[in-house]
Amino acid sequence: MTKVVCPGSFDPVTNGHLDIIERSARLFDEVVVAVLVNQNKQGLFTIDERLELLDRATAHLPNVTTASFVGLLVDFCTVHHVDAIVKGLRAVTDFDYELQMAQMNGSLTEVDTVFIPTSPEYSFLASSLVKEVAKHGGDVSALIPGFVNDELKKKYA
Ligand code: COD
Repeated sequence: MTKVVCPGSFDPVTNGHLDIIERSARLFDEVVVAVLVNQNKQGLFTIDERLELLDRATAHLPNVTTASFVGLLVDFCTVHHVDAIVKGLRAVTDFDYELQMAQMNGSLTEVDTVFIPTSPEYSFLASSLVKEVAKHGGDVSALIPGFVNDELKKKYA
């Protein structure tokens, strides 16, 4: 049994995240989607709201669960007996930073990181851009699940 974690902020979950989560669920036995509780940065959605949106978005995937964590990702991996970290890669800029984090995490506990390349249709997609466009009334309905779009509209109403 291989158990992996897909960590992130997920503020909010996008179709790019879901693509990586769905592909992970096909590749591995068990997938935990873990939302970082960042005490230095208040997001648009609360942690509970992000988890609820993730639960709805992954309801069709029986081997996917959600969780939140505080502190180091490697500690979460140790406590939850996670075999590997899965990250999505969009571009070279992602790779530079993700490689650094993968090597730091590996040096802390020897946990490995697996990179999954973004699907071309999502390569430009980031939660931060979705929020910026939605805030100014732009249409992001093709980039996020419908119920996430509804919640986003309520936030910016
Ligand atoms: N296509 C493919 N992948 C995507 C896309 C897309 N369109 N959008 C996002 N992703 C991937 C990201 O590359 C990332 O792997 C994941 O989805 C989550 O993305 P975000 O933006 O929601 O989350 P981030 O990047 O803000 O999350 C950063 C972490 C929380 C993973 C990181 O900061 C962390 O591990 N923090 C815990 C503290 C820690 O252990 N620090 C030491 C690190 S060495």
